[in-house]
Amino acid sequence: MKHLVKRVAAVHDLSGFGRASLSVIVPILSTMKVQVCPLPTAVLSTHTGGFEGYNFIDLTETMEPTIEHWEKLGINFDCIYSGFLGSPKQVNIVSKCIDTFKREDNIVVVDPVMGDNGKLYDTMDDEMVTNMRGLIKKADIITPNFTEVMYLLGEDPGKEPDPKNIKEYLMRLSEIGPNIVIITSVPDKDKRTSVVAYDKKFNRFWKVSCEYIPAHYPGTGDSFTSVVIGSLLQGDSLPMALDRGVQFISSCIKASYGFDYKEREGILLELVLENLKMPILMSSYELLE
Ligand code: PXL
Repeated sequence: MKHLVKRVAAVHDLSGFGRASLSVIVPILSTMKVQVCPLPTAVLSTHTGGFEGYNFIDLTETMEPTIEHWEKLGINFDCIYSGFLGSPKQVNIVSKCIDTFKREDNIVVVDPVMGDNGKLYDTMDDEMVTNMRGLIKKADIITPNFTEVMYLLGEDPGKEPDPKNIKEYLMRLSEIGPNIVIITSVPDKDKRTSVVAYDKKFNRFWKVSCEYIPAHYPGTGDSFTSVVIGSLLQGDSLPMALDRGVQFISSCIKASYGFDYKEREGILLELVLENLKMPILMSSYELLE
């Protein structure tokens, strides 16, 4: 499979306001010279993280005909990337999408978007958690945050993250299926925060840490995973892709935190997007001890 530019099927919602999901995935991957083909799961007026009374249109019924049309056209993808799903039933549809488009030479990335800060998002429930546990079996790479890790492993999601258990969590998740497990927003020493990863095939644990800023912007997980995917599709190694993701999100947070506006509006991506065109001058990844 050789495309003029790399191509990603992006199975996510479109939230009109708040800089999450497709609203950040499309500009980030396009800037990284990757074509995004959205397979929308839902259309919302805003994301669900901090807005009351949002409008939510579930697109479950429209997804299979899109997959079938793409298949009929003989379209193929370098990556299948799923995120926020609009209903537990959609997990089966994503699974069908993977069965249809998975090849030897492409990657399946599942971001099991379900919750954050110890809680499920408004629209998520136990059925979604159970189904998501099944879906990650088919992924090459998963990118949960700490709360999602706890839900996926059936651990107490309200538990304070303990960095000492992190290698165990990484290995337990990879035993379910994915070769690469990336966990975001893991607290680190000296008031830092980090992204940690396990590459089962090479039996390597990686860590990239950055300064912790006490702010929480919805949608940063979508931005992070998009940069990692863009970087891997450009041929970077896993630790380099993690590094680019962390550096980009750190710059976005720094560009945003200095301004007085509501965190629910998301990171000021537009101010930092061009950074994605610059090479990484100093990488800071390390092997996780
Ligand atoms: O960024 C994850 C996300 C995606 N889509 C919707 C969300 C969220 C997180 O809150 O609400 C609709």
